[in-house]
Amino acid sequence: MRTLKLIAVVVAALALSGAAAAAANAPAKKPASKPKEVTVADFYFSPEKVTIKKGQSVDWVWAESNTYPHDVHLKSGPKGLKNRASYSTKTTAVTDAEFEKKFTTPGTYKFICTIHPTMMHMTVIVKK
Ligand SMILES: [Cu+2]
Repeated sequence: MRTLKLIAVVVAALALSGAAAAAANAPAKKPASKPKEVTVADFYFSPEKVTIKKGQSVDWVWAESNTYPHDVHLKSGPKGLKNRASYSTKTTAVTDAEFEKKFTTPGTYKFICTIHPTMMHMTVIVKK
């Protein structure tokens, strides 16, 4: 009886490892489009307009040459957009910073740097 139980456990373990191996061999998912990179610099975003597909990300990268602090702040977005705060950085940074955000709601998004709002503004358009 004891031996039988042990065999059952070994068989179950083999079945599990087989399932894991099968999962590892599954074809890789089609990679999502690469994030669109936007430079955050003294005193501009570059480019000032990006168009992405739903599900794609924008990656804001602070320029090494910056000497002033900047942030990324959502000024306006599509109606009914949820979790608005997640579209803005929580702090400012001068350099060595990056902010990546995935967009899943189609529409037009306007961003500013809250410290330099008249100079630093940009638009993200998310297509369906
Ligand atoms: Cu700024």
